[in-house]
Amino acid sequence: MARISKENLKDALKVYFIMGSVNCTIHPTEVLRQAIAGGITMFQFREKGKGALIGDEKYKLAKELQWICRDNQIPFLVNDDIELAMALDADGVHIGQEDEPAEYVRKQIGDKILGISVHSYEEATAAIQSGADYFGIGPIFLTETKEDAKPVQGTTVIQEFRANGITMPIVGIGGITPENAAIVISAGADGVSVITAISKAASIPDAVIELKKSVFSVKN
Ligand code: TZP
Repeated sequence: MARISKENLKDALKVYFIMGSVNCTIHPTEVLRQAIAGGITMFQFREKGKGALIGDEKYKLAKELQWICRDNQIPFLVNDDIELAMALDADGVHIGQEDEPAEYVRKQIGDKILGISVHSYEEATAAIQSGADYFGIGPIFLTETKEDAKPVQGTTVIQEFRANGITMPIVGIGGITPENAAIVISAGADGVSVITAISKAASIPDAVIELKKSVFSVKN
């Protein structure tokens, strides 16, 4: 399989839903089904935080979520856990700066999608060298979801990257809602990645529909 093209990936990143069991108030499979009904474009399984599943339970949930994605032609990525991604034959993985070195991960996963969280120009150039397919940049806004999140950085880093000619697909993350998603796209991101504003929405499909409207209201 060839590496995914930049253009296809930019489309897939538009409304990128990230979730694990700890982010849900109803069963994660139901949350994912409703998010897909609303129109998410990509999904990442991120089973992290207090009370997160491990071992067989984690594998079983990942498999269930992957099947729902497959049935609906939604790319399914795994956060951090390369072994799980390979065991499931996931579509890709997302890693942070504290995870396995990106070059090693690229070798392990072959042509699967590789997303890397970056916070500076130096990290971005290193990630490009290592074979990243897209960057996750954040936290853009205040978030309560990631306890060890870096300070809120707004959209400055995204704007700087674009001003310096970085053409890598970019997705913003952290505190993104239907109300502020357009700001992230206007700054130069291709899409938004969202946990709480979808997983804990009063109406999950409506939240996704509103996020999509906000993302597509900006023509870059
Ligand atoms: N990385 C930076 S902020 C964040 C991650 C995983 C959490 C985003 O969650 P939310 O609920 O969309 O703010």
